[in-house]
Amino acid sequence: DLAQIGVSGLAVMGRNLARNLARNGFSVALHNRTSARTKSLVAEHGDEGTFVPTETLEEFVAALERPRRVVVMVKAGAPTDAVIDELVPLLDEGDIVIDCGNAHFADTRRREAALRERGLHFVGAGVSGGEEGALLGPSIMPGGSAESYRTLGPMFEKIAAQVDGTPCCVHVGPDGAGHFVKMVHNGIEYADMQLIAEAYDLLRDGLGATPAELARIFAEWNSGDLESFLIEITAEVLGHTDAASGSAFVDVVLDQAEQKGTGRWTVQTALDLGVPVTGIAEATFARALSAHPEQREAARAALPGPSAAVPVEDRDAFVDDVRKALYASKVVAYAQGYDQMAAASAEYGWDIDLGAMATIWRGGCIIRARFLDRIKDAYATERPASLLVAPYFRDAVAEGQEAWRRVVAHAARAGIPTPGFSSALAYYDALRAERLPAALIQGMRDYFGAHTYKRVDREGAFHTLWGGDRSEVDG
Ligand code: NBP
Repeated sequence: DLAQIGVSGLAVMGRNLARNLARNGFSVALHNRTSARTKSLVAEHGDEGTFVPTETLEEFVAALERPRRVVVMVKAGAPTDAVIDELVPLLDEGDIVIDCGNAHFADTRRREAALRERGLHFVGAGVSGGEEGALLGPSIMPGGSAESYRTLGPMFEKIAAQVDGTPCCVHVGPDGAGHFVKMVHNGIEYADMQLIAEAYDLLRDGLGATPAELARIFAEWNSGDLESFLIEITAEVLGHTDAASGSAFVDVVLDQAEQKGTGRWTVQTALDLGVPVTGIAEATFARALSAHPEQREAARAALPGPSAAVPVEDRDAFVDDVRKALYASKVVAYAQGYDQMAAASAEYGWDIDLGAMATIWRGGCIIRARFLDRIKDAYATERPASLLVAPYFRDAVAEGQEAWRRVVAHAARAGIPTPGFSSALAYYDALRAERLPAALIQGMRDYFGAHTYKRVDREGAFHTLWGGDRSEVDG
């Protein structure tokens, strides 16, 4: 019997995705460059479903029913191209190649166009949830043609996480739309983590709370609006004690954050699209800053902090302020990420259903959270100009803004770095400002570069003769 789907690339992710497919009743052809992985999968989990192990790509392709569905789950970049190049000559018109790796959406657009030329479907599918998600139900964000989704969609929807009976998988849009949305998801994940880290820092440094106390505070926050996977694991990490030293685990971990690159891609792409994703950018830069120990050491020795300690008068009130500031800053980060998806959707003609993106992030993925239901609602009727002005979020942020200001002011006075909280508040205030100092920037640009400016009181472009009599001429 021919297999319904194939998975090539059986490291942690591919292996678990293949097992998930088999556990859900699909017969799965298996392939890996080195066949040891294929063999161990069958040896260890062969009883979970129907696996068809193969050694060569030719054998693998021949083992699949048509149109063939071939999942490629190898290292992103050159390895993905290598596998596709080997695979394509073996396929027939109408076959579907699905890249479930973390590809850059521009690569996905290129690959999709190339395979379309040859009569093949190429689906770039974002898969979130790590190892465990892949096995137990990830959030899946497939791009590619609507036609490919008709045959692939039901399988992916079955293996995806389910929330309230709804699968965390939907056809995102053509070509690179799926990988784009996955990229923004990861960017938002960076912002979310940075904001949580700042809340921790404020309570630890600003209040002197112990990791054990903090674990309890985060656990409590997880029963309210902030309820999310990341807050839940924050409580777990803070509550963990290092066995070797007996210290709080968080105190024995080197404070230099690493990154694999999706945050950076999100920011780079946002710059190209002209969308301010300050939350994601600050989070990405904060990781970069942490990873420069020499510079930090020199600065620690040379640069003074506040001359006196800034006491917190009411501890409980401060904790609650930090919670509100965290929530408001998080709303800003999501609002910005949604703006980025909207901008890309318009730029590339993807027609992304933004509300549906919140729906498929409710389960399976790292940013899964209670408040995604609210985002889904915000897009249910018409698209708000910003998530910040959708009624629920407008009210939530308005309710928290005084607390937010107190926290950012306290952080500045106490010398606690809060790039996420502070920039989110600055974004909020800039967006709501009656007048922005952009007018002065336009004036300077006209002065040194004759770049012209528009006026508030009449149409047209104008230039002032700065070096002459300063009269105004048409630009
Ligand atoms: P890796 O990213 O570590 O890749 C290992 C796989 O790629 C192995 O199957 C390996 O074959 C294969 N491979 C390589 Br490397 N070069 C190859 C080549 N030139 N030709 C053929 N195969 C090649 O695996 P992973 O951690 O399972 O991740 C797979 C994808 O999923 C990546 O794109 C990753 O970014 C993405 N992703 C990972 C996670 C996660 O939590 N790990 C989450 C979400 C997405 P070999 O066995 O013969 O060496």
